[in-house]
Amino acid sequence: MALPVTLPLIDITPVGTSARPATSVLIIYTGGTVGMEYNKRGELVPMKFEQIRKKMPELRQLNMNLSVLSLPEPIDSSNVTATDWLGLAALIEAHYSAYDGFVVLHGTDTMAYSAAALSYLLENLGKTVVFTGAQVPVGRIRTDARRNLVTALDIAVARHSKAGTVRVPEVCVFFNDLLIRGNRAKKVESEQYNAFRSENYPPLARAGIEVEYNDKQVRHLPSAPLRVHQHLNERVVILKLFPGITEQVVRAVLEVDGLRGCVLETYGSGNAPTAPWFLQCLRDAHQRGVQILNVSQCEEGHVIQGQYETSSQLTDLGVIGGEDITTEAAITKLMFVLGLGRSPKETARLLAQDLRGEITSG
Ligand code: ASN
Repeated sequence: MALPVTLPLIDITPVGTSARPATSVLIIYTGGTVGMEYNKRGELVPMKFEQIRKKMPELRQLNMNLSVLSLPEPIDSSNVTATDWLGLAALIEAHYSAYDGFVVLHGTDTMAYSAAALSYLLENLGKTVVFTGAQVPVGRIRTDARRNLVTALDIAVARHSKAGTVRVPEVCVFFNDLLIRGNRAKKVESEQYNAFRSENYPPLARAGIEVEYNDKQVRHLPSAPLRVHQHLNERVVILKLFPGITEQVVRAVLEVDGLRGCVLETYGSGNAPTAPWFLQCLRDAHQRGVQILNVSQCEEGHVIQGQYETSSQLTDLGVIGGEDITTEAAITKLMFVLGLGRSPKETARLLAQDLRGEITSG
């Protein structure tokens, strides 16, 4: 998708309200199953936003002003790119002051990557950006699109009752009944409705009859103004270890021309082979300036370099412990931090640091 900041706005005017509603949300429709239909070959393909608008007349019954920015060509999220994330961040920046909150309708396959990327790009976010979508298209009788979208809209404008301040100033994912921090989300289901989980951080809210917020887990409102970053470095790779991996494979990956960063998916609490050839590959890569971030293949738990002999040497080789970060948040963090263009030392320091709540540090 190409994301021009000047996409035409579609307004959804509320019915039956004489006074102008007090709140407003910008929906950015990128595609995904939520708006898909079957083509002649029986494959699901993304449709225009009009499809969702027609199938969800209730959007006009909400007591809020809704505007929609729809990509000219909505996509299956398997096609999303880092350029699209920069485009999404720029769109939010361009419309930031005009809306109380933002909902990004997105395919579920890469939603966790996109939400994590946006969490880094939107520094000092003081409004709510909710990613949501569906497992079943909006036109199907058992669709989850309605519930997900309507609740996401509610969350996007949620305020603390007394102070009136923004309740969730974060990039987050709402799906099924959970509101999860965007850079903690992981797609765990392709067949059930509860597609996302956050293993290492509690949900920010749970939606039952009411939305119950877990205010203590939500990030504080920033005191500085929004700062939108404009660079991501795509010269990165994910290298997943497995018993039997060969030197040839590890070398081929780490010696990719121009590579700047690698998420190394290790075992357990961050353990890796101690074979001399393996350690030499890491040493060589580090000396060529490749930043290596150690992330566990376990969904729950923490990287602790030095707990076992099999992870002790990694620290000496300059490998950075990724704590309890997800692979999705780690690869996008690498892209973001490398995109800042800092010195190797400063880059390593930022990679080890908690930037947007993506790791539990300390
Ligand atoms: N393939 C779809 C997508 O990510 C899956 C979905 O949205 N449920 O765009």
